[in-house]
Amino acid sequence: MTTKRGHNARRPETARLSKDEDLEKSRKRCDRATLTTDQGVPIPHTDDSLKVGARGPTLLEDFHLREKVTRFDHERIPERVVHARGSGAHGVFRLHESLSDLTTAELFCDTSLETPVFVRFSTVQGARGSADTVRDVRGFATKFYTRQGNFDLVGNNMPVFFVQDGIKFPDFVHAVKPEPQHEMPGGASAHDSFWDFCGLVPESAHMVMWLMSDRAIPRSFANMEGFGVHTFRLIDAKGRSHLVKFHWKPVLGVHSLAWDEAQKIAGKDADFNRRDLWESIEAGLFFEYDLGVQLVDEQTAADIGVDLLDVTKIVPEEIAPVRRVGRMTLDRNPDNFFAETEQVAFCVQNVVPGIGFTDDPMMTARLFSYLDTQLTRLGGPNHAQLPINRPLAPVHNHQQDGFGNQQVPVTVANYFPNSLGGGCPFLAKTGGYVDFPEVVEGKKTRERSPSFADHFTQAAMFFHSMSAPEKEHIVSAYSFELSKVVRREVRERYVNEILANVDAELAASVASAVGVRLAAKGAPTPPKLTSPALSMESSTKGSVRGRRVAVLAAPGVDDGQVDAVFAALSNGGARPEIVSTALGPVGSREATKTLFNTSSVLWDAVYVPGGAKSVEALRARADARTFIREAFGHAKPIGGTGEGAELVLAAIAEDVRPGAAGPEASLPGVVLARDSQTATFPTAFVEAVARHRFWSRTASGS
Ligand code: HDE
Repeated sequence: MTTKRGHNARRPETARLSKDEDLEKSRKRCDRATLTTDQGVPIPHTDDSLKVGARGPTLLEDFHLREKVTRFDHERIPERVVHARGSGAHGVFRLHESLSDLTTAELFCDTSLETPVFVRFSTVQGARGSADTVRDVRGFATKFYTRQGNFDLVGNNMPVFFVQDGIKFPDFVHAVKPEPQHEMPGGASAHDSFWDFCGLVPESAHMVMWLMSDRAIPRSFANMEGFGVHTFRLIDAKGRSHLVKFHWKPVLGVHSLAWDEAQKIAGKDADFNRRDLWESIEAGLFFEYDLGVQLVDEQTAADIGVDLLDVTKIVPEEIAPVRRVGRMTLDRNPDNFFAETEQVAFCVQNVVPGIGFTDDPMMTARLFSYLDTQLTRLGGPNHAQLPINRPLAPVHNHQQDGFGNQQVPVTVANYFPNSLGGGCPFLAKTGGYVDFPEVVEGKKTRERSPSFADHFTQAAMFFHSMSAPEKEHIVSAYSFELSKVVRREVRERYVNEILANVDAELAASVASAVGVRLAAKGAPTPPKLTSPALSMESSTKGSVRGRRVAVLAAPGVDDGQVDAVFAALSNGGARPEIVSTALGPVGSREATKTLFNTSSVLWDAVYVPGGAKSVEALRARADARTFIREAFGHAKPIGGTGEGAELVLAAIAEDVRPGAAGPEASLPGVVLARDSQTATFPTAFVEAVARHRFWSRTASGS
């Protein structure tokens, strides 16, 4: 519940095994506990079933065996039909700027409140065990436990969607999911049925453009924006409605992986984003996002050809600025994955007084779908009683019984109105949920509003708002994905019917990469609008917080150089670690990773310190040279001091673009200090790490 006492007061303490002290506490608690059946019967022996003699047949009478195995048989529940792969965290939302002139929702009015939240991030296409770093949309769903009940903001990391009407959602999902005949490919949209659907449904063009951009391969959940996507209403005390779009802005900025890197990570560490979330929180490097509200009005939107009920459109931030009004901090890992991250049930219908819906035809379908899916997934109508879903606001009503009911009602009156129960529960006299009394009129019809008809202007705007490297990455992504499409006509249709309507050069580049003929019709392409806020190029680049830096070193390393760089990185919240030829001591530190149990793609930057013996040992190893070279190819910051600088140059020599005057002059993000005493190196290296990537130095295709 929203509380003035602080959000940690909200949940009973449970055992968590991730930290040593918790492990200790949990062990102490266990010391006093006896193993029992589900009925509480003490069990003295659980290693052998009850048999006739030591080698005899097992007896059906063994209730402990039967209970244990039966419970095991039923441990799994159906995975989510979409967004099956997810990772969650607890946190708190603090409001900085009151919106009491716009809404009666207390969590957006009272700046002294701390509202507990639970967030689940997800991919869409893949199964529960699929890899984190696939090219896909990311879910960004937040449950706010407010004093007025739960508010679920079930958004994505992209502000638009593939289809305009919810009735198309099952078709879209069938098309993007693994193909029905062989259940392939898992976790990828690069296959015939997805591109077949998108080539035939032009309203998907804008969202597909986002999907082909680097937004679809985030470096970390901490580096993703979040969007409520739909237009919502804020309703003020006088009952007036204010149209709004919700945004989450990551405090550390929006950053992505390189595509080649993302594919390799999927093999090296399929839990890459999940692990990063878990380990960062354990290390006290909490994930933070500002909540932005973008107030929009129908006329302003109409002036730029946007219908606010159409989820394939955005209102550019340059036209309607995003006001940052509060901050969410994710600061606590779940105690138990299944009980919390898997059983959390987000429902778009969960709103609180002061927040309402619009007539968006996607929203209407979602209002039905989420509650419906939880009935099957969580075994019935009582899933709101599960600890992770239970509102912290008191719940009183006459809903009753059903599978999995946990409550023992004590009233004789389970209906309204009643006198036998003293009239309880009473209707809310003040502060109850009031629907916005929108006036609606019209004939019943199955048609699409003409105001939804322009499918290409904003797809083009997104493309033209990108920096040169971002555009290159988009061209590569379309080329990669469409090249995986077996049927030529599907590729050809997408290029000619969709891309040619967005941008002629984009269409031409992709056509030549995927071996299709560009029709000579010369489709009129939309005006070249731009919205600079869409590019990641201008995103926050001042912090190294959470960045993982591999320090390649072996015995004989120059400890002084390592100390200085560790200190500078750690001060900024980065996580340097020694990667060596073997685990064990390296100088005054310990190697926590080795060249054979980790890989360059799992790090944000590489530093090679000097020390003749150390560098000699590394130089002799192909995997050490590959480590540096791969980081260079993925546009990552690379540092080298003393002999380490020589090794860096040798490793990347073949990849330096020809024609450069001298390697160092032309290598952005490669920070070298030959003189090991150079005192300015740590600062210069930290600055490079804070920039995240140096895309300009990589050729297309990274
Ligand atoms: Fe969802 N969506 N969706 N969706 N969605 C689900 O609910 C659905 C849509 C989103 O971490 C399901 O509990 C329909 C848009 C997220 O648990 C299901 C339509 C957006 C999550 C469902 C949409 C989303 C879901 C599957 C079209 C961005 C994961 C399991 C009308 C604003 C939440 C579940 C979590 C999950 C239906 C479209 C976001 C089946 C019918 C647009 C982040 O109910």
